[in-house]
Amino acid sequence: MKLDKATIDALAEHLESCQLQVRDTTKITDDHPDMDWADAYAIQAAILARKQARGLKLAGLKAGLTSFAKMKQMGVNSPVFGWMTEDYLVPHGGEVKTSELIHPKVEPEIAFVLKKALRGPGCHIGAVLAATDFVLPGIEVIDSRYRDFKFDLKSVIADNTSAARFVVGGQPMAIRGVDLRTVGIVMEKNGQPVAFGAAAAVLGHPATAIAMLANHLGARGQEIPAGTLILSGGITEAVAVAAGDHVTLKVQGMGSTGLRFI
Ligand code: OOG
Ligand code: MG
Repeated sequence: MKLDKATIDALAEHLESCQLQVRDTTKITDDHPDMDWADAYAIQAAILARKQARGLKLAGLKAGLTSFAKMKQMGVNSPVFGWMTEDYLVPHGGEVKTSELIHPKVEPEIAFVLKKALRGPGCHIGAVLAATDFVLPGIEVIDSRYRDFKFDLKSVIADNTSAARFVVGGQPMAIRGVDLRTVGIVMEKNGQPVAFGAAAAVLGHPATAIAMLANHLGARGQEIPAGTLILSGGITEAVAVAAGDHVTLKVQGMGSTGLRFI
């Protein structure tokens, strides 16, 4: 770690204030070019601690920048991990107030729900598939606190990987006998298809993203508890949305979920 605790807490407060006051900021590595990966995840953890101190519960975990489309869109080259608290959860078919967000975008994702805990190091696709209860469609609403969504990896990790809202729903699907790689998705905005793909776009197999999350947490002495919901990362580039838009994600064999922006 390169930053002291006071600096980490101050940066956490700064980034959370931007989120709560709906204003953007320059990326934090501009002012702290020597910060390291541990600092970035410590800032992210300090933001979660602030929310939990106010009584908010954890609603799920996420992997991001897990597809080449997303890495290319954001100009970075490795996955990142974050969390969602209960206030990020939008009910299936529910509304998102754009007045609470800076510049939201939506991403089509496969959500995993575990029946058994996963602990790295050494976690692999096989362990993830054995521990998965079911998968279902998920739309993540990302809203980077950085101006124009311009960031480097350390800055976006500190900003909890741009997490803002999410919806899951549709038809939960058990994965036994299913090849998740060839599961097709279509995301529609206002009835028009705006993104298409197959789940293999996420690291060759979306379960890889869950294994990487387990290994990331394992390196910190943490596990993914049984029952956890995890977003495995955008399959395509993220699509900008505005008030008045409605978005639907259809996933082969899993029905659809959606939400509206007001
Ligand atoms: C970072 C978060 C990316 C995903 O699914 O790839 C992410 C960003 O692009 O702002 O959640
Ligand atoms: Mg995402």
